[in-house]
Amino acid sequence: MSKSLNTSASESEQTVAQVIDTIAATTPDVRHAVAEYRGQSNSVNPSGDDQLAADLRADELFEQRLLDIDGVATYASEERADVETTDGRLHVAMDPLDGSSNLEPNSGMGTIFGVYSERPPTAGTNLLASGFVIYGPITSMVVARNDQVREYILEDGDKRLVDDDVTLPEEPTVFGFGGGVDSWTDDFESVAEEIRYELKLRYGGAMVADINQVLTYGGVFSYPELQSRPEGKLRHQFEGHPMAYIVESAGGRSSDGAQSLLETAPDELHSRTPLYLGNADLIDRIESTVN
Ligand code: AHM
Ligand code: MG
Repeated sequence: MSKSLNTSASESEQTVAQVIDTIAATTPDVRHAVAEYRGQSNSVNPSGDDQLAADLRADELFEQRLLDIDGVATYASEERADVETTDGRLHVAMDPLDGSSNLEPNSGMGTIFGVYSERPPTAGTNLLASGFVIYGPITSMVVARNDQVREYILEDGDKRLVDDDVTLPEEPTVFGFGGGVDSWTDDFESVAEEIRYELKLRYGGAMVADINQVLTYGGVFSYPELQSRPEGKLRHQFEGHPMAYIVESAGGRSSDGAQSLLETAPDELHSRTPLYLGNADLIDRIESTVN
C-alpha cells in the first residue's frame, strides 16, 4: 500500500473510532431526552411516521456532535429529509431513536448507526463500521468493525468492554417477526408457521432489542415483505444495513428475501426494505421460501 493510501486508511480508522466514542458519549443526553421529551412533536418524518419530541431531540444531539468531528463529511438520519454536509471523508447514517413507539409503555429503545465510505444513499458494501445502543435497564452498545463484533456497557457515556467477540450461538433459540400474521404473504406465513414450532417467540417492538436477543441466544429477526407493503417497514440505510453488517460480522446471514442486504443499495435515502437476519440456516430456509 502506498504511503498516502496508508495515511488515509489510518485517518478513516481514527474517524470511525471518534464516531463510536461520540455516540457513546451522547447516550446520557439521549436517555435524558427520552425522559424529558415524551410527547408528540406534531410532525412526521420522511417515511411518514409520526415523530415524537424525543426522536427530534436525539436527532439534533447526534447531528451536532457528529458533524463536529473533522473526518465526518455528512450526517443522514431517519428523522430528516436531506443529508447534512460539511467537510470530511466519512458518512454517518442513523436511526437516532429506534423503537420510539415503546416510549409510552416504557419498553426498550435504542440508537442505530452506520459509518459509510460513500455518501448515502449507498450500498451496504460501503460500510466501514456499524452499531447500536440499547437504552434498557442498563445502557449497552454493540459495534461491528473489521469483521469483529464487540459489546460494551456504557457508564456516563464511557465504554467498558464486556465481550470482544460476539458470535451468534450455533443452536438458534428465539424468533421475532414483525407485521402480524394477517399482513404476511402466504409464503412467509408458511415458513413462519414452521419456525413458530421450533423456536421461542421474542418480539419487543424495538429492533435493537430484538436483534440483541438473536445475537445472545441465536435465532432470527424479520420484518418481512407485507401483502399491502412489499417494501416492508424498516429503513434500508438507517436500520437494515447497519444491522445486517453486525449480524454478518457475528457469523450470521442477512437477506432482503433474495440476497445479502449488504449487496444491495436503497433506491432513495429513506427507502424501506424487507429484512431477514439471523443464523444462516434459518435465513437460507426463509429465503428459499419467499424468493
Ligand atoms: P422506529 O424507527 O420509528 O421506531 O420504527 C422501527 C421499529 C423497529 O425497531 C421495530 O422492529 C419495528 O419498528 C416495530 O414495528 P411494529 O410496531 O410494527 O411491530
Ligand atoms: Mg427505527
